[in-house]
Amino acid sequence: MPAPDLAERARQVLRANDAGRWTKPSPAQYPHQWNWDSGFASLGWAAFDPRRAALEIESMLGARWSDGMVPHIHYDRRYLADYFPGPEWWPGAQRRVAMTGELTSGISNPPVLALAASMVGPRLGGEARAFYGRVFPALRDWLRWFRASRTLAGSPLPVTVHPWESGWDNSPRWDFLAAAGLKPRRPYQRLDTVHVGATQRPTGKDYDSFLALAELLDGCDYDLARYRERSPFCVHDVLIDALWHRAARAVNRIAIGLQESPPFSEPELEEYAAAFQTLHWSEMAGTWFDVDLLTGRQLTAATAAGLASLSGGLATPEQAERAWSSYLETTAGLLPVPTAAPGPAFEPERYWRGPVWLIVDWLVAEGLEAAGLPEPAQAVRETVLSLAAAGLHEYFDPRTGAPLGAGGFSFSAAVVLDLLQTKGKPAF
Ligand code: 2M8
Repeated sequence: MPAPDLAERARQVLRANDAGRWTKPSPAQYPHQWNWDSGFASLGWAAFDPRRAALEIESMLGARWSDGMVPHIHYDRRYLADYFPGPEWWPGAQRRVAMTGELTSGISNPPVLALAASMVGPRLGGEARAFYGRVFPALRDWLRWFRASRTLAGSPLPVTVHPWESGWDNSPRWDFLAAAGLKPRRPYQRLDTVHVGATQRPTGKDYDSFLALAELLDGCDYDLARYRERSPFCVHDVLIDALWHRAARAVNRIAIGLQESPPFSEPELEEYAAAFQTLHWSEMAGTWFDVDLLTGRQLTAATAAGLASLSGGLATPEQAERAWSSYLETTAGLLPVPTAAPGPAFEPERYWRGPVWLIVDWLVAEGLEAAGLPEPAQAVRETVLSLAAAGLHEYFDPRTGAPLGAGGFSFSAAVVLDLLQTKGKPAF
């Protein structure tokens, strides 16, 4: 499909999903504002309406908690009946919002939003400084929150407490959770299989675990130490950890442009980077893995999370080369980059268990480029554009490229728009 036609289709998706101050991820399936979705959506808006992109970021930050946390869902009161689970599953969250009346979930998301802010700013021309001035304090406080409220003694890396927080809900990365056999106390009725077939969605067992963890977190009043004592799910998520580093560097650049002192010192970032490598890198496998805090062991499911973590800008060229070529080998014959590699856990049509997600490809391409591998980065970007031509869906079958999941998907449209235009320079 010619680039101008694809760009126009992508713009139409964002316009159709525009809820005013934020963008719904998809018209029916996800009617609220999601944190990392808004980060990606802002990159798409930035390509043709930079002020709207800025609003996307600011509206998400408007849902922050008083301790700085930026939640993964910012509920839209108009659509509460259309999505499950609603804010009633996170009652403690509603007491913690910085702005009375906002409704949120009780967990966070990969900090793409901070990185996006540094990419949107340059598109705003003379309005960039004012935009950065408005978003800087909330972005800084959110990244500090990861360090203040989500670390345990002995490591500077944040702890992830829920598969929804990772954004990779039912990925084989989190299959160990099933063994705990969690069930929520309250009965519930899912709505996610109304618009998308159940074979493409998480299982009933997955939902039992997701909801039981939400109850557990709320019951612990979102206190990490208390939650850790009771929960089977406490991990160092390789992608969140990597993106925190990239986000912190982006926020430091924003601070410098505003003539403020950078909130994250060089020694702090270096210590963080060293901890990331020590904890997540596997010399044997040649990639980065998540770590289960309960056992202290790496979770070695063969997924694209390690490759996506290249986007944190922490890899040496040799590591990036190894991680890329070994994943290519294990996923030979499939379109790049399947979210999980063939094996017992691989399900090419089910959500985060194999399909290609354009946002993951975008992150992988960013990371390959940052690590000095522009050719594979370009190949991944071309895959994004050719898959998108088949429909701007939520995800794609890695065997055939068939579009799957919800249609008219905002973050898929957004990364396409970003790739079709010349990149903005970071921060000022
Ligand atoms: C999916 O997650 C939500 C729960 O947060 C759901 O399944 O209802 C994930 O793909 C997540 O990464 C994404 O941010 C969200 C909205 O697109 O949907």
